[in-house]
Amino acid sequence: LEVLRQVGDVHVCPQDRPLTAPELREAVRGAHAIVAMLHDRIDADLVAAAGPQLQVVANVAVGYDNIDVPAVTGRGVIVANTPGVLVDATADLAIGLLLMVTRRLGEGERLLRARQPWTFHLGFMVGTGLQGKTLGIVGLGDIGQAVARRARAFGMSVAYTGRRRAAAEVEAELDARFLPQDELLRTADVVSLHCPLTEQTRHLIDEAALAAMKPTAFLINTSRGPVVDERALAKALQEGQIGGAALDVFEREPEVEPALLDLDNVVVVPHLGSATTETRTAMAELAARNVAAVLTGAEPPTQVRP
Ligand code: 8YV
Repeated sequence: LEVLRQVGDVHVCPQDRPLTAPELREAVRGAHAIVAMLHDRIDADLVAAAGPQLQVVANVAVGYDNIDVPAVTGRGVIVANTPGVLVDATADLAIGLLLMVTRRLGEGERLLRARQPWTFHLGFMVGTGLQGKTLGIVGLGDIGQAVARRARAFGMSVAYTGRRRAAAEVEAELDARFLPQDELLRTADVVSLHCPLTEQTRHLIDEAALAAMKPTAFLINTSRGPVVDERALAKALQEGQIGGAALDVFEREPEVEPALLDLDNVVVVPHLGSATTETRTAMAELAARNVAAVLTGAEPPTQVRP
C-alpha cells in the first residue's frame, strides 16, 4: 500500500471473499491499475468495464491463468505477475506435503486428536521412505527445480517431463533425467506437479494418467487444481490405483471433492504454497512495484509477455 499510495489513490476491496463479477466490474471502473488475486477473472469485458485509462493488471501470483493475457494485452494493457519471490516457499510446501503423505503425518495427528488409543509396535503406522526413490517432476521451472534440489537432499533421484527440456547445467546439477510424460508416470515413486494451468495441462492427470502410475506412487499438487481431474483422482485412490495424494490446490477452489476428504491417504491444505509472511510481503511489494513502474512510465520488473 505504501508503494501504491506514492503513485495514486488506492481502493482496497474486501479480502474475506472473492468479489462477484458485477462487484469486480464496479470496483475497477475508472482504475488506471488493477492488483488482482488468483480468483479475479480478468478478461476483455473487465478491461472494457475499467475504461480506456487502464494501463496495468498486476497479479499477486506467479500463475496468471485467471487472466486472458492475449485479450488484455491486445487492448494495450500491461500484465505483470510475481515470479521468483515465491519459489522457496512453494518448494518447501511441496516437500512438507511429500513428507506428510509418505509418512502418514496427518493420519497420525488425526488419531491423537481424536484421542484414540494406540500402541507402538513394529508395524504401527508405517509409511514409505524416500531414500533411493524417484521423484517425477512435471514442469522443471524455477519451483520444480527448487523441489528437485530439496528432494536430492533426501536421497531421491529426479526425473522430469514438460514442454521443454531444462538447460544442460540444470540437468547436470540435479542429475535430472528428461522422460516422456507416460514414461515418467510409469516409473516415478512420487509425481509432483509444477506446471502452469493452460489448455494443454488442464486434466493432464486424468483417469489414464492415474492408471499409468505405480500402485504405490504418490501425487503431489502445488500447481493449479484443474491440472488434476479431481473426480478421477478420488476414484483412483478409492480403488487403490495409487498410494496417496497431497494437494494444496483444488479443481473447484474453495470446494474440495468430498470423496477425497474421506480417504486417510490424502493430505489436503488450503492453497498455502506461498503463505509465509516473508513471501506474501515480497509478492505484494513486487505487484505494487509493477504498478508503480507502469504508472510512472518505466519498465515493470516482471511483465508477462503474451
Ligand atoms: C498465490 C499462487 O498465493 O503464485 C501463485 O500462482 O498460486 C500462490 O502463490 C495465489 O495465487 C494468490 O493470488
